[in-house]
Amino acid sequence: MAGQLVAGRHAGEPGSVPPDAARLDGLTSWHSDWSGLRVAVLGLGVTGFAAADTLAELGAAVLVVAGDAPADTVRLLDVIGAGLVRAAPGVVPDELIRHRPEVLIASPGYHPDHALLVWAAEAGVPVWGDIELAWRLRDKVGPAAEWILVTGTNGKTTTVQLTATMLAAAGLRVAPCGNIGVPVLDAVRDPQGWDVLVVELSSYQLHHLPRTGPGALVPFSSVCLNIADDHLDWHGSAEAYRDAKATVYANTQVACVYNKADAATIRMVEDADVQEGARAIGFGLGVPGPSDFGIVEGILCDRAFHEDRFETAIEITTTPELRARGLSAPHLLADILAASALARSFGVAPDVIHDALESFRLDAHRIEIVAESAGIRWIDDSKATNPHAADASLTAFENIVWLVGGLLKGVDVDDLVARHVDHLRGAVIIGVDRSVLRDAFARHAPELPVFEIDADDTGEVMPGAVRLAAGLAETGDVVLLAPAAASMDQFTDYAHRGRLFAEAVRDHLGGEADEDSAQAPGA
Ligand code: UMA
Repeated sequence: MAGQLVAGRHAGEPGSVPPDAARLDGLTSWHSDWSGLRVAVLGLGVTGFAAADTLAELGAAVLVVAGDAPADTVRLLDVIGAGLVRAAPGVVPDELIRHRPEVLIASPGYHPDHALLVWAAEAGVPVWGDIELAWRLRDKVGPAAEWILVTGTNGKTTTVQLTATMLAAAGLRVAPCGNIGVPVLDAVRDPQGWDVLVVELSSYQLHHLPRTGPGALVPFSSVCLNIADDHLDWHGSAEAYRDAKATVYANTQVACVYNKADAATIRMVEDADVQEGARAIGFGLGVPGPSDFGIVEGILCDRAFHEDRFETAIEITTTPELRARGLSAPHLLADILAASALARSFGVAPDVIHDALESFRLDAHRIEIVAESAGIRWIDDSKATNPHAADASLTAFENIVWLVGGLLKGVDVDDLVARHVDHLRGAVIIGVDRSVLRDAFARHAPELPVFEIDADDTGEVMPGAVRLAAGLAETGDVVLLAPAAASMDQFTDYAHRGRLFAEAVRDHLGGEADEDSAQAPGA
């Protein structure tokens, strides 16, 4: 395939045909005229296919540009009538230039410095993310649903699921979607229609969202749960990552929910340009002030959405009830408070929220007990893909043998190690970025038994780690897989990593395990 390297000038196209800005500005409805619009879609994963399918249905001329793509999806492109061109790294394919796109839809995984995005910027081609496209098309079915936005470094998916469960318990038609795994474009095209979408947004998706103009979201309510360093290799700096996250609050209509324990989220709300009348609602594990959600003597309560909030608070649920359901770890209490604030902002009654929590279960690989044997609990928190999540997990237990490591994504683990060495029985390091962890343990706990798994074969990593951990653990201990790192160096994703851990534990214990999979009580 012929193509151009990005460095240097291009051959004139497509800058010679400037995109029609007025036309793009007017594309704010499913019922706008999208026919013939020349669009390039970057990526052919979940997002890319949803975007291509949607735009083809609207009659646009769609060219998908992707490095790799699953064969099934490629075949489907033929069926929907979209073109495909493969792009080698660093190359702008001639087919893309000849297509003269008027707008480019970028899948979230594309790094901002990706050759094709650099090319688009130089050629003056506007770039939209899939979330902006979905917002512009949100009125396909009936009156458009309201959007509730959820972001943060950790707890996004759990909070989206909690919020959706609470809204559904109130009889609302609700779709959890976004980074959770369901493209928002699929939700807005669902023929059954929704009252409310609860949208999980990653920092990648937020990076591509405008705060003003025809493509800017106007959410009903929004939350940034917390901020800690993550994805720094993608965003370039902690500031850029925070800036992207702050976009979640832009134009909020009713409630900007923030974390009282995380000053960065408070600042985001203070700086946000919101709709007249939108309120700032705090959540935290302490006693709530007026306009807050918090905890008073084991009672989770709302001091924000009722008339008498200066005098009293309304009970939502209690920590003993949540403990009985394995939902009382501090970070889960915070997620529950945030979700309750979002649901209350939408008018869901406190007793409905209480009952919704009775039936709520966490997903797999989130502080999940894999087995219990000889007084040792084996816990899979493979979802802890960054130090902030691993910190929450480590904080929930006393004596721990820690399985840690993977792809560190440029973030610092030194503080995390320093904070927890005092209650570690030992550690087993896995993954490619082992030396950073090895050095941190040597600095902060030179006496601690620390082992490493140096295996290239994915199938050998967990059996080896489990054998070493079993040798370290004593009665009353927890063996905790909380890697503080991404999984893609050795596994398909965090779920694959967690599954292989659980299998290795069961193989190791044979018939000795007392308990099968469950959420960790008291965690
Ligand atoms: N591609 C390239 N070159 C690149 C990048 C991507 O060719 O440099 C192409 C390939 O064709 C590949 C496709 O793009 O097949 C993948 O696109 P993508 O990486 O944007 O992933 P999608 O399949 O579209 O899934 C995305 C989110 N993935 C990422 O942000 C990396 C999914 O979040 C999300 O569920 C889905 O959209 C629906 O909204 C996953 C994720 O890991 C779970 N998110 C990160 C996280 O939570 O930490 C942000």
